[in-house]
Amino acid sequence: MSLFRLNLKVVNETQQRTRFSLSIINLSAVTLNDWKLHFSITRFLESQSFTLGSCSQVGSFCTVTRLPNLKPADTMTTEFEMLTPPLQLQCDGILEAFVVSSEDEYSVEVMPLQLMQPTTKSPTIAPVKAATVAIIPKPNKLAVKPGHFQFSRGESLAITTEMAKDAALWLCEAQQTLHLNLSQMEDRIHFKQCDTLKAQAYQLDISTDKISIYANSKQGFSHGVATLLQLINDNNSAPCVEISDSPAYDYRGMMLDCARHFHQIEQVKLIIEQLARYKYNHFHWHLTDDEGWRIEIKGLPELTDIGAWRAIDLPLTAQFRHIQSKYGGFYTQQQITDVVNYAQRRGITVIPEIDIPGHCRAAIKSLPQLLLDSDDHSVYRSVQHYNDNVLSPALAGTYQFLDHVLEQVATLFPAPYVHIGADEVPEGVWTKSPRCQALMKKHHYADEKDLQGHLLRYVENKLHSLGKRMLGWEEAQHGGKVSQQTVIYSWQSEQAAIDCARQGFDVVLQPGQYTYLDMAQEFDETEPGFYWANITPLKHAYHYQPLQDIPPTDPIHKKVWGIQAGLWCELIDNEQKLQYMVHPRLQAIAEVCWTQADDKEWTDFLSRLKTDLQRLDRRGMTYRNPWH
Ligand code: TNX
Repeated sequence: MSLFRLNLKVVNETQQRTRFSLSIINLSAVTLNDWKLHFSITRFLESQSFTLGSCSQVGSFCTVTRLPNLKPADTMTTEFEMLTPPLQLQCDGILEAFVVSSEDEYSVEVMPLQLMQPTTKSPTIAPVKAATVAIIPKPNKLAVKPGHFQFSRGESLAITTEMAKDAALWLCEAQQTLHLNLSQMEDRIHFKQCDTLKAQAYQLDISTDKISIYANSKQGFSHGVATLLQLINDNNSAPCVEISDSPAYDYRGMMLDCARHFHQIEQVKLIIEQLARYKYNHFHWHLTDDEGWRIEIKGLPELTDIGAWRAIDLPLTAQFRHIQSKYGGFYTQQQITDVVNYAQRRGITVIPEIDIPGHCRAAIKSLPQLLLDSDDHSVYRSVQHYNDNVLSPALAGTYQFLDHVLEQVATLFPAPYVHIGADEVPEGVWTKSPRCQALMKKHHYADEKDLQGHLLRYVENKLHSLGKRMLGWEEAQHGGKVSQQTVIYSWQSEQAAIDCARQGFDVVLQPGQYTYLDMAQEFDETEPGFYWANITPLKHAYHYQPLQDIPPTDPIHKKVWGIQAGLWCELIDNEQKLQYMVHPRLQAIAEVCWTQADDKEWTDFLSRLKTDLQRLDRRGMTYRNPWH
């Protein structure tokens, strides 16, 4: 039990501004002398508005000093303000807190934020009957026939093509109670190559005495097994069906942020497994950000010795959660190879993201000798409240660093792409750096966006020389210097993708309004998540219709590779929270990615989902139950 308790309460709010009262109660027997309050919050506080104490903030980490002594049983209260429209969720408040006095350090119990107008309504979803044949995403063509195929223990799978091997092994691994094994002989279950099928397509025929999976690629077989796994029921039998299936979009992805909080390798693999089960085919791995560098780079050990760890007394200060102790982690190159191979066996391509030039605080703090422009007096504040997180395009060290990192990334990840981020470079950056200004002058650049373009063009060429194509967030084409070989991932809106596609770029759609799994799932103050794009209930995510207002004959449809879901992890520091945000919206978006728009139907999806959630229960997984 904590000996100190913190209450945060909204005391006044307008459309632009919110005023809070923060109190801390001393339940201990000691008097706090010369003490500091540390806490984390994702919002930016107006430090000059504190009525008591003086507050400084680095990212989400706040420190309040110059506080009066606090005797046992006493309460201290300070007020402060924030520029924000009215807050809606408790997780907008303080996440964690602790106090440090001249004598000792104490944990603080943080009570839920008291909002002005809390919402508790949870629109109910009509009850549905669980479907017996429940495949997500819904297949193109499905005919259910009478009868069942009954698996026997130790049944063998006949694979007549190497292409099918990994998929067949997956089936064996996933159905362990059946002790399935591989064989080359004619058996009851077989995998056969079919030349006439499209790359990602598959066919699945189940009759009472035979199961056949046909495909023309590794991925196709993987999708066939994903469907079969959803058909095998508790009695180890599967209904007789004829399925002929292929995706609406070639690219179906999910991005996972492993920088804000660190996710163990097993958790990353489980996400990849889930992606395969819902027939996604890309895993976008966000490996670096302001709050952590998570990939081992040989020859630059500082990146993970320093950049992978946060604590109040380290170069990277505490952020978000676990603020009272040292927190972090990174993936060794061997672990990364292991993940890449695992994904490959599931038919999934892993795309690494090294976010530059913004979101680079962890790298800069780790390698100041290469990356810090000490004469840069520019004043800026990034979206996540940092004033020191952007690489300088005018330092030789920046290019050395990028060459070194990209060469290793290119070798580690066999995918023909590398994502370079490029999002959220703050306004004001590089303006007061003599080196940057000289570089701009030399090239006759009009503004700082040109400088960003200058750096990204270098990176694009470097990647090209390594045999890789560059991917970036929508800001990657700012400054107009990268080629149209760059693929743009739009996130702030779908419109950004449309505009880029019109300019000739290939695009992936990841609009925050529909596909961001870090957005809260319901209009209820206790729901975890952000809502800058909007609160995103399951139904809303399900009804995303890409490029809905653009006529089907418009050539820009051809520029759309596909759709991606994304999970940013500022608020997510454990497996349960992660799975709660992912499921069941990942299932809904899978259907947006795979199923033809005319074939989607909400109630039908729900009845399949109901069965699917029972499958998650059996596997001990967490999800948000839309019926509760
Ligand atoms: C925007 S999406 C970001 C991330 C944040 C996210 C939170 C994008 C390219 N940048 O840095 O984590 O919002 O929702």
